[in-house]
Amino acid sequence: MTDDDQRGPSRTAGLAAGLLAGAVGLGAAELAAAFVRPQAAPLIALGGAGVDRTPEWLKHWAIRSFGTHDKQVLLGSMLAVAAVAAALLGLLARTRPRAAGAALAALTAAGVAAALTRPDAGPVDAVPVLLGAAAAVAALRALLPAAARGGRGDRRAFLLLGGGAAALAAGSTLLGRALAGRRDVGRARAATRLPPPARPAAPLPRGADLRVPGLTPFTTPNRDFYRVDTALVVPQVDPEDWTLRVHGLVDRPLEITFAELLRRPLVEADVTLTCVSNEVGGEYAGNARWLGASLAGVLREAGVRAGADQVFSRSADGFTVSTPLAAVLDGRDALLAVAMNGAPLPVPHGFPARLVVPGLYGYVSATKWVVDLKVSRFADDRAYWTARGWADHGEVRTMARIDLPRPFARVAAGRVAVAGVAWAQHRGVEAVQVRVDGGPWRTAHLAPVPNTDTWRQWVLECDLAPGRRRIEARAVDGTGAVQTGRRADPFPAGATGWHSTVVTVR
Ligand SMILES: Nc1nc2c(c(=O)[nH]1)N[C@H]1C(S)=C(S)[C@@H](COP(=O)(O)O)O[C@H]1N2
Ligand SMILES: [Mo]
Repeated sequence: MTDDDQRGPSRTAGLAAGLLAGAVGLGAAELAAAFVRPQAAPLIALGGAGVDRTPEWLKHWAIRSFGTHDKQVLLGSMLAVAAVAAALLGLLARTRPRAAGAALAALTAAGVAAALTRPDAGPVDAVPVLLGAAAAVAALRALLPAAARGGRGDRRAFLLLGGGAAALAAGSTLLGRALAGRRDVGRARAATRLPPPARPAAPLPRGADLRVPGLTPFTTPNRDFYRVDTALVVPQVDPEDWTLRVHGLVDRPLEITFAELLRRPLVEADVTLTCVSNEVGGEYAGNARWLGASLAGVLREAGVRAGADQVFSRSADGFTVSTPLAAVLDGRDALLAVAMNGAPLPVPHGFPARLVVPGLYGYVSATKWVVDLKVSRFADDRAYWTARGWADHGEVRTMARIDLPRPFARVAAGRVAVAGVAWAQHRGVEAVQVRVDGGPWRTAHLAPVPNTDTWRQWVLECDLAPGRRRIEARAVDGTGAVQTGRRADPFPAGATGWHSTVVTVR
């Protein structure tokens, strides 16, 4: 400890005291958030506020680079930043306590502001951040003087105190997590009894799954279904407390409980969901058999008034979606879904209820944890993503994806199975065409499908000569329109262009 300046604590001690005090503060806040709500924990509140303010290009880059792990990456980076900030505060507090106090006050103010401006926040949402800041100050006040005294005995005292602080931080964090875990609705989900559908889906046509090894299965198992949402903590909505409010431009506003929803005639439908952020060839698409009440039926019961052009839906965590009313009412299987592939909705996929509207990207159709439907006008209510410049009418673009052979695969010369899935929800896929090295387009074999709302498997045996080969695919939708080859980014209306794969043939 060469940098000891006689009276004050060493730099190392300052850094350590800052880190420990930060951990104590975050632990205390975590514990308090267990009683308030998880969204009020400092890093979750700041992270959520940050996500909402992140520019489109950065969000895209994050989704592209980290995929479904974007949330873990965000929280991990925030924890790292918090650790550095806490250590620096400790260092500053050692020589300039007033400056350190001012910096902590600024951080606290930012945390409180974030917590109070999260969707559905109340005044108590400020409590975890404030308690956390107070705990951090108390910890720093205890640790720094012990670190300042120097000498062997006092070093032991500092280590003891530090160990105590670390234990306190870990203990309160774990206790907070455990208490928050009591909100988990996993049990309520397991106890949910699904009624049989009033209108079951026909069994899948034979051969809907071509069973080509390595090809994306026709039905995506729930555990493999892509997940895209803005929720840093998965909303836990107890079906006992759940109600759906239907209001706005309607003659008879409704409030529906979960039990009432289950008593409605339920429809079963195979529908492929796609995210507008999906790049050409990307993985953000999945197909499931959904069970739910007719959304049009609910709206008709409420009595839609003239002049309305959208259904503005809201989730339990304040996310909003605007769905073109015409699409909901035109007879397609627009659902208030309660189940996915025979099981109650998995909690990350919207338990107890979500919207599913075939043909539209998820950001304008697939509200998870839905609690509120307002019949309104695009001119009056702007939703989360459309307010950020994404297209109002997010019709899914026609897309063929090559799953086999894998990119940069090495394959033996001769006949090679080229296979994938293609989608053009609600228009249907009429054909998939494949070409090699810019040669003539050849028509692939299509698997049968139950309806026009799902993706469709396709396969074509191609004769590949040795060398580097570039395989391209495109789809033709049910209206006869050929998928455009023009490359476009996902923003603002979905990516376009032909998917291609390069392989080495030996
Ligand atoms: N509450 C809520 N619902 C949401 C979202 C969200 O961020 N919050 N994201 C939407 C988007 S952009 C998509 S693509 C789908 C994804 O549904 P999944 O996660 O079940 O695949 O959910 C939609 N519903
Ligand atoms: Mo999405």
